[in-house]
Amino acid sequence: MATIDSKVLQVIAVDMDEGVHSKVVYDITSGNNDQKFSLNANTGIITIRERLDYDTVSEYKFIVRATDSDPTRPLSALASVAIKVQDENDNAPHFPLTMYREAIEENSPVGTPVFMAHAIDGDRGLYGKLNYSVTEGEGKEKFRVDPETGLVSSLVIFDYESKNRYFFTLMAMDSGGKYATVQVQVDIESKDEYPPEFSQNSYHYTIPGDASIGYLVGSVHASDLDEGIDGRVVYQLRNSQSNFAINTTTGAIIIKSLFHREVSNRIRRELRNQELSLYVLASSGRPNSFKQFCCGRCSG
Ligand SMILES: [Ca+2]
Ligand SMILES: [Ca+2]
Ligand SMILES: [Ca+2]
Ligand SMILES: [Ca+2]
Repeated sequence: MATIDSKVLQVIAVDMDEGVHSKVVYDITSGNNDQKFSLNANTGIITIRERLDYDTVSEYKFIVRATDSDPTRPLSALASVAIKVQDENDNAPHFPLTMYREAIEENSPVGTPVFMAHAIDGDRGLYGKLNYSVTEGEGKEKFRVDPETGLVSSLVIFDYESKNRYFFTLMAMDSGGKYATVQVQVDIESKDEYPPEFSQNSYHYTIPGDASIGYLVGSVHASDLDEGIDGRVVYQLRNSQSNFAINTTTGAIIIKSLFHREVSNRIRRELRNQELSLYVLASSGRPNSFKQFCCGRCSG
């Protein structure tokens, strides 16, 4: 890195005259608008006035004039000067965030894109060209990153039920060896793979004749091999059976309202003679999730 006041070059003009007429003074006539350089009028030495940055301006061009000292008719000559600024790796890459939090659905095929990592390097040119790699972490073998684009994709098929979160470190290195790292968290998103299964095909309950509101008729139970929200079981009565209610999470069926006197007698008669069927639906409660029905039979 060239320092301020260091000499860049010296311009020399030769004058064939003798004496005062051969004394040459120099100045810059154009091209030094931002005053990055100064020219010593007597020696012709050009020095740096301010820090030069390849990444801002990579080349300067200006015109230097040499004038002799004839007091009446000075003669002058022009020369063009080009100064190229050498590139330096003066900027380390950095990631614009402290951590990536991303997600991929379980069962997605190998090679599924997860996200695009992007680090910033203030250098233009080669020293700003970045190379991405996955360096460490439990997810190191499970994800790859495209060295040039930073696109992270999967190397395996994930199973939410086995493990639902992975961490790894991503590195961006410039061609001068300066680098930045960032932590990546990838959550495996659940998919509904299994329907709920009832512990029995049908449940049979007996209700005593004097059963009142809140009477626990019985409980149904279903289990689901999915973990997480797709493994949750939500119970519903399929028919609008206004006299019964089911607890959506426990599957407990209770009497919600007493039967109307006439209906009551009829249902009680029915219950004495035959069975009353209730259909229970189990699902995770998510839109389009797997559903399963079972039948609860009540007799008096
Ligand atoms: Ca750099
Ligand atoms: Ca699974
Ligand atoms: Ca699942
Ligand atoms: Ca399920």
